[in-house]
Amino acid sequence: MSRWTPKQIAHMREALRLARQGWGLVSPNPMVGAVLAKRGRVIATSWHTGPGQPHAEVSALALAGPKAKGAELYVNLEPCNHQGRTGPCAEAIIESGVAKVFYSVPDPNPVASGGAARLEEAGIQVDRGLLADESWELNQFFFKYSTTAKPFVIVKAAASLDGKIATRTGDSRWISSKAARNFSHHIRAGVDAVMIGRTTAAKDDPELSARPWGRRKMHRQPWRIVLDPLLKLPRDLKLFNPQLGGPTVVVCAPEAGQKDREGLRRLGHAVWEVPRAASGLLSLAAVIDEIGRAGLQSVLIEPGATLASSALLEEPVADLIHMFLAPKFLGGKEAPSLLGGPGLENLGLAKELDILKIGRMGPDIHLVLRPSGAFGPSSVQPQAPILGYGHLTDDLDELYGTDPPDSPEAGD
Ligand code: AOF
Ligand code: ZN
Repeated sequence: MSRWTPKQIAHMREALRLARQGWGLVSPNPMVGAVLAKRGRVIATSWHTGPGQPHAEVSALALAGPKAKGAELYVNLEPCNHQGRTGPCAEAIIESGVAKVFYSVPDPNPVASGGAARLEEAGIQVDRGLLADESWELNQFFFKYSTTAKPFVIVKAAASLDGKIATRTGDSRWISSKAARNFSHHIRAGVDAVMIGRTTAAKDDPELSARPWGRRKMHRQPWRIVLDPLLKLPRDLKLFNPQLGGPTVVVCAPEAGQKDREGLRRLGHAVWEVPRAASGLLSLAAVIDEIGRAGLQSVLIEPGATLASSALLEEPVADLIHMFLAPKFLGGKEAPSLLGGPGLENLGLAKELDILKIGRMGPDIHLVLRPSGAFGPSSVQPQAPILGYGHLTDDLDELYGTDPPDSPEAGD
């Protein structure tokens, strides 16, 4: 038996639904929604729309005005207690005369936390833990970064049923369906950075921008990160187009030439040096550390065969894997498979992955996988289950509208 009533659960569910509208808008802040209710009826709702904008609770209180007195507030994160870009929510709640606050999970940000204690001190009833599991999962990026200073790492990959990423002649566009590719743009829209390796950059010449379909306009683009040990990628690639806005980060090895580094910097790009791992490839763990140092809370890796092999086998860094399997066979001993690299010597070395979700994306099979030991809700709260990333897939039509079947699609 839940200790919450169906009505209370419904109010928090609505707060979470509202919070999800902040996907791609709020970083480095968390996604937060707020519902004010009185005698079981909703009197005002709001959500946090981005850094510098009012917090969800404060804007819901402003909408309710004097009606907030005696109301219940439902919010998926502990109200803050600090003067940041905006004022402390706890004080606004106290002033409004709200009688009771339900929040899902504590704020792990040491600067902002302490709101619940402040509310109780002022005589407001506080109830913790309503839909906590969903709320942990919703703000994974924020929670991982706040507690480890490292970004949440997502790997996205697509292959045929026999694990091929191209035919024997190299034909690879497209193996996965438009729906699966749309989903990638949705993930790109919500992460702080997108990363690829040098072969993918040279071969596909991608722009790496987030271009979700429909009504949502991107007001910022994820950082583009490309691994190029010796800085030999041609400078006329789309990635280096200064018109794209925001920097492209090129990650290189210690022996990369100074002239090449300076040339890239002159073009406005950033160059990061990292050591090589035992495999001889750039150390992914070091790249992930650098991404954290740059203040980025999440990164999507869209790997070719080499990067997939390092990120999933040799130097595992993924917290979550989105895998699309197109229901077709391509065959061919020489046709490239998902993972290049040397591969494992024996089965005992293979790491198990938890299957969080088996779904469909258009005609494709969509698997959501979690390597054991990766970051998850249980990393911050023991016993928290992992729910399967419903929030990343369930609301796409609500966020973007339905995708017209023949909408034009630009490159990659
Ligand atoms: C809340 N409600 O809606 C959000 C909260 O720079 P600021 O002032 O926007 O503060 C950002 C911090 O506030 C962020 O790191 C997180 O700890 C908290 N976010 N808190 O009570 C909200 N977005
Ligand atoms: Zn706040």
